[in-house]
Amino acid sequence: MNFPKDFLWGGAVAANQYEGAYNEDGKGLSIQDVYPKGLKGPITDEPTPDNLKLIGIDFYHRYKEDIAMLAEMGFKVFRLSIAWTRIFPRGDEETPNEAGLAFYDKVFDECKKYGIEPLVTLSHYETPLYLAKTYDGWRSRKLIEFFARYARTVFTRYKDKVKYWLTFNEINCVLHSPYMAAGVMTPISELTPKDLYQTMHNEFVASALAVKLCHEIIPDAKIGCMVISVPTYPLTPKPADVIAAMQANQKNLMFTDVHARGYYSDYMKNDMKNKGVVLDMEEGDEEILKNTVDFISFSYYMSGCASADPEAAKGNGNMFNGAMNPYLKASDWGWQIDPEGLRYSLNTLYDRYQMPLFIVENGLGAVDELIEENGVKTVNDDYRIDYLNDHLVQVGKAINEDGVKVMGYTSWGCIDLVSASTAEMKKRYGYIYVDRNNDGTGTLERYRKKSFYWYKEVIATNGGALIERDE
Ligand code: BGP
Repeated sequence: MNFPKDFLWGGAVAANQYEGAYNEDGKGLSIQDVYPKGLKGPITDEPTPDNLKLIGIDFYHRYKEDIAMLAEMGFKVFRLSIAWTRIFPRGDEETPNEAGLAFYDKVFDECKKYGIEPLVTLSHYETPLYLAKTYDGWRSRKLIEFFARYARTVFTRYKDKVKYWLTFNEINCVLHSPYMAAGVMTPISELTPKDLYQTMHNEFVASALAVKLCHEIIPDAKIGCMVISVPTYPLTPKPADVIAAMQANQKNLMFTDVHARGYYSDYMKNDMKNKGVVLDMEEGDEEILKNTVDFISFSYYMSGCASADPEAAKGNGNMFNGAMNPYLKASDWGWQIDPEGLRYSLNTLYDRYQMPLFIVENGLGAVDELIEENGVKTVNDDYRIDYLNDHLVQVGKAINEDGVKVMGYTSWGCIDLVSASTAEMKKRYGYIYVDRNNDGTGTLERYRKKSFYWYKEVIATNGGALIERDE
């Protein structure tokens, strides 16, 4: 498998899932610090000891050791996020918290030491709690101003250190999980379509504003949007199912449309009109949206199936519902595994926008067993190697056979961390095992899994070690 010479191989993490140190050096609380069980809720009054994210995997204190291990695998890029609450603890301050800024200086310097490019997400599911409580999160336009201040601050501070940026993680989740993706405290059951679309619009404007600021402050940087990609197939060739799939795909594509084209597509405007939604647009919003991204990034874990029959479309995993695909196996968490869906996603997005793409999340959440071999602790995670290999083979095909431009690939959770949807440690993605358990016990020691050596080889051979396997 041939990959471009400058292909950015690496892995991805998010501050709230791995940093820990939730209240150190002036950090304020984020919505995740009171969200101990993930999407299953509840939202607690205060941080509670059962919230694994408060300690995470303690990257905050172990970043040197961790980055050294990533470098050992040959990482060219490391996707991480900045915790907004380390920089602006409440979110609305005039001046930033110097200790927070200094922490990321150290992290980026450490990456630089090994020639690893940081790819930084500005907002990865962690709106400051104060803004969530005071303004109901991104339902309020006030957040645009606060976010712009935060973005300007970090662009200015890190302009010589960070050349790749992303705005909002999985921005299309805002309509499904408004607390996680936008800090909206009001339960989704009480939100009107107008509330949800307005929240989305406010994030769109903030995202485009961040693009504009990034281009002004760091002219040689590249900034992208980030969406969750769930390519949806018709459950059957019945034309009504094909239309159902088309509509499901539009619900996702509308997010990349706005970022890559700079305006709302007609089908999107009609959808809102049909729902009786009239957005509060301020003067200048349309102009700001014209600040389009330099590339499109996305997470890819699964595909979906759509059916015109509502009964058939129940029960898939992750955040989007859809019918189960009878041809695919699923992970232990019910996420259906579909490597070819990644090639399909790459082609769909590249055809539509002719813009470079970056796969910034992909991976298998699985239960790992730590064993001892010749006196060394490790995990024989062949299932993870197979999953990653098969997905990367499809990326290679998209590049070599279909002509898609792909900038890089950062697999999710390159070092074990707390999961986002279920807030547990047991669902592991990493090449590096972290000794921490769902009940909070564990030494936090790190161990190299079998996949660690496999990925090292894949990177060293620039994809040459990937194998096309029979399915
Ligand atoms: C994406 C999120 C990540 C991440 C990943 C895996 O939706 O951007 O933050 O965690 O999914 O999900 P989970 O951790 O729930 O397995």
